[in-house]
Amino acid sequence: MAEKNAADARCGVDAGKRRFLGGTALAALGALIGDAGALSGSGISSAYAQAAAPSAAPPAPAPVAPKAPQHLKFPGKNEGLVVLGDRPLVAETPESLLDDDTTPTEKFYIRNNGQIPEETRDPDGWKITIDGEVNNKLEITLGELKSKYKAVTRRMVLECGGNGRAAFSPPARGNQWTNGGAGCAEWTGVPLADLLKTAGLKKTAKYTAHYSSDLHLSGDAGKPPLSRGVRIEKALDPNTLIVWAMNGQPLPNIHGGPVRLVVPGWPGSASQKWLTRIWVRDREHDGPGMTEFSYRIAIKPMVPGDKGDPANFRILESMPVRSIITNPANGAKLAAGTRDLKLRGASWAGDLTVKQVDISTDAGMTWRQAKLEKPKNKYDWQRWTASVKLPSDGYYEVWARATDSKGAMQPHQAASWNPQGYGGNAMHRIAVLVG
Ligand SMILES: Nc1nc2c(c(=O)[nH]1)N[C@H]1C(S)=C(S)[C@@H](COP(=O)(O)O)O[C@H]1N2
Ligand SMILES: [Mo]
Repeated sequence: MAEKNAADARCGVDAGKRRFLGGTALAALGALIGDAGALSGSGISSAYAQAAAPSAAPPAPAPVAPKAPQHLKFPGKNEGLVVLGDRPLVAETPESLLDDDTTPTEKFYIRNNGQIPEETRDPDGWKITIDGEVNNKLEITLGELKSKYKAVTRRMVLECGGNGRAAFSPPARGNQWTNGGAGCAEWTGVPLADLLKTAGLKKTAKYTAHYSSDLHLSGDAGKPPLSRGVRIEKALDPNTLIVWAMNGQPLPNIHGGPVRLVVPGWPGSASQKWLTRIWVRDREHDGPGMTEFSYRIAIKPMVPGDKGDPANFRILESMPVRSIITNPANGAKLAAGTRDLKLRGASWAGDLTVKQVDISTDAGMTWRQAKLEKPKNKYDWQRWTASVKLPSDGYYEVWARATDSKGAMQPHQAASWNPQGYGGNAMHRIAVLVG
């Protein structure tokens, strides 16, 4: 027992027993006998608990009761998606639903900051304006964009800046994403650079500012729910696209159709949906989502839970390295006698690539290298497979960690705490029960 506690302390389990895997794993037994507190949304063993006690769970007392995951009901979307918020609508994809090489649109996560606009009846008539620090202000319809420019298709990861936030302790503000604020789809469109070339960038062009037609939750038309931008270098990257198709189909309204930006490798919030305007600015953009603690991380590490000083923050650009186990699912029950555990997953690393993925079934004492695929194109995720030996029947936790091309590896727990919880890339862990 003393040994166990020492291990827990090393992993910082004491700080947040209910939130952290070590705590919830042990608590799973408690959950079997009706401790609803163990069934946190990201709780690793909740699957067993729910399966084992379908009707025994007592009505937990409000307001501390953790809610059972609420599944998404939305036309064209998979009901396995988990709603993190309904106003605005935000839903994540459980890791086990990210098992396809290309994420089907029905399984792609949803993130809105404001109201979802009504679907346009005239997609090709949709207008986009490019103005500001350009020689020729450009007004172009989607129809013209499709006919005048050369389209490209690339499989690229889109990932919410807050992905992994649920692992922060103490909890950070915002949607409690586990690892499901990400997906990898085939995007078809035109490099933004080609349009910026037509418009002719002035020497003073430093930053973009993205605008769209979605309304603020308040309904105030003068108040964009979100308007972010990127350094002009990123806007000129040939992989930064204005897209109108997702997985070979017209971009669905919920994903920003008829036309959106895809700025791969950087927080998803830079990938403006329902794009109407790109204002090229001579300075860093300061729209909603650009300032104070939004999509920013601490320059000097701060004390977890502190208020934070905005002067100590910088804009989050490339997302950190991450790996997910997509099969088996957390909570899988495997046949007695299973000794070879086959695993599948995905990994990606913002602007970088992933050079290695490792798997442990003994809480990190020993690791085995996974077989890692190459990306199809830049910003594609890298699928991996692994086979690990299990010495006996019983309860196992499987950990996956990825290392990026510069040598940075995922930490055991979300590090570099910040008030809104960005950059949380703790290793993904699942529990499996053999026999
Ligand atoms: N116009 C507009 N674009 C937006 C948003 C938004 O609220 N409004 N949310 C952003 C955020 S935070 C993310 S993570 C992605 C999510 O894209 P998806 O809903 O297609 O998955 O869209 C981005 N683009
Ligand atoms: Mo996001």
